[in-house]
Amino acid sequence: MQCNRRLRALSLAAAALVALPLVGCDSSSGGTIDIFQIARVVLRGPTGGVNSVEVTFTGDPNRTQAETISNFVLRGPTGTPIPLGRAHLLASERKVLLEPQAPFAIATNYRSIEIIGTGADAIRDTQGRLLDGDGDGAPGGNALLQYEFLTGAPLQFTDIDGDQVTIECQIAGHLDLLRSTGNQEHEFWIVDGTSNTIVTGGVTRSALGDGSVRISQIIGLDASDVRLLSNPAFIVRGAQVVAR
Ligand SMILES: [Ca+2]
Ligand SMILES: [Ca+2]
Repeated sequence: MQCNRRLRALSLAAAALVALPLVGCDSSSGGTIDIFQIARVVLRGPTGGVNSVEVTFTGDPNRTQAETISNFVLRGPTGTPIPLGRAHLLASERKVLLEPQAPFAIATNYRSIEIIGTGADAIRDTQGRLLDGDGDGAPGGNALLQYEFLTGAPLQFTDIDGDQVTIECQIAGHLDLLRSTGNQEHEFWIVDGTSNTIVTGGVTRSALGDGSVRISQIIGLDASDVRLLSNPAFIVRGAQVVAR
């Protein structure tokens, strides 16, 4: 019963789609400077049929450019673009919802998203500042986010700072993972899980690693028991699941 309560807590966290800290200010110069950047990108739908991509910004995007489809370029493993049907700004959430012309499979169709911050028609905020897509602290520059797709039972990988991670579904199902090659973000999907599925795993800290892996979302938790919380290698911090 205790485990069920833990599961419920984590499911609620996942349902809230795990708000990650935004990275929209730079205090390196001593003061706080607002910078208009990408906060996060997450996919919606099953790994075999993603039906939308959510791009969240650290500021308020101007609608005209934010709803210009050509400002968002999604590509597959060989560089083939994914045709988009619509870009819709949810202004109150600082989020653009990208809808492909047809649902796509991550494994075969998605490895990167480029968000345009260069040129007269590029993404701007409502103050007219260009997107700082390249993250150098100055307005302007495209953002290029690249990913690896992994699947397996168990799923084993080395994160960006060298920590060794093992995570798996026991009893039923397996995990798919979309992993950013540029940061610690990881999106997991439980595939073919049942109510008996148990998700468990661990992290071995490397010499230069921080011993943790940030999970930005796990899709499919509602049908699964999650022993991540009973494993001392994993803790829940706010709405995130963090493995230590
Ligand atoms: Ca820049
Ligand atoms: Ca790490």
